[in-house]
Amino acid sequence: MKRMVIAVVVVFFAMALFMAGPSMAQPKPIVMKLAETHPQDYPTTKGDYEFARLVKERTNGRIIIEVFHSKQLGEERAVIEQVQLGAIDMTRVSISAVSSFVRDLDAFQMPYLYRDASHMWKVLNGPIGAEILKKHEASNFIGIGWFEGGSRNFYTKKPVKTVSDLKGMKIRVQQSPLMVGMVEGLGAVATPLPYGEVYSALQTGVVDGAENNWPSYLTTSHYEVAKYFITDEHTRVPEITVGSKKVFDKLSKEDRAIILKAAQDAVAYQIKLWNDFEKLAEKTVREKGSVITEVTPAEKQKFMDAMRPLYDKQPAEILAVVKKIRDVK
Ligand code: GTR
Repeated sequence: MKRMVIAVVVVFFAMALFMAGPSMAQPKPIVMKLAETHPQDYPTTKGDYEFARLVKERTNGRIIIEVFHSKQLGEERAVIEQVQLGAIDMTRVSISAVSSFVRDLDAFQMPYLYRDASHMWKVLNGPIGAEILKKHEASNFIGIGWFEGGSRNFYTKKPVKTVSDLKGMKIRVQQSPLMVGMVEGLGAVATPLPYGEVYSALQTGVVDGAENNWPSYLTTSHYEVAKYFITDEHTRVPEITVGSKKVFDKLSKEDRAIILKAAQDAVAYQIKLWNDFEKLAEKTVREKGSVITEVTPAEKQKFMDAMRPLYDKQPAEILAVVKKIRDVK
């Protein structure tokens, strides 16, 4: 009798295991969506894929990050709102786009702030960078990590050779109060627009110009409709990956640590791709007929002087971080 009971129990469990299928033997992976505005072969998107690959490898496939490139999940601002609510798990965006949600980010995107890219990376990889990533939690985000975004320059439909040529021009800016202030400070009319609307805004004359890095100027085809590019390098705006705090709070401490470390480990790869593509993008737009004005040091100084009053308008806590950034040698 006892034997029979055991046999029945064994058969019962075997059947239960069989009916539950592979899910019982192997738990279902956690699938996370990452929104990206750039096309699939853009260096930053490739950085996202590398990040996803490392997470998958280091969790033995338990965590899968699916990259939705080319704005499939929407424009940056809308996506960031969704991330904050927990409807999208994470996104890679420009810090300008997050700065209306995490105002302290303004300290990291001031014009002519960093001496060069290596100064910026020293800041981002050091305690100042770590602190601002942590601060994202107060706005229901997880600051995951940085990517390279190069330096930004103005480009216009009509020639611009000096900073005063920008006066009165309608210039598209990212949806960031600081960027609105920066362009207004030059006597231009700031027009905040989503990234995907800039091409037609330039084409139809809704705006006279915009500003961005070489890779974006090329891949958006803005060079077709605004062929005058001036190398004023007014800002260096890092790219950032932010996650939803609501979603990350459900992960184990170990998994969160794996994700953050993977994001860090994908940086060198993204920077390498970025540097190569930045050169290629510049070469390509020149070949396609863009007219490039190289600013002289004296003209660059004029751009700097014109943008200096923006610093005076910043609150003390932003200026305190700016000072710390400048002090990093
Ligand atoms: C690009 C950046 C995008 C987006 C865009 C813009 O340089 O990589 O994430 O913010 O600029 O100007 O909207």
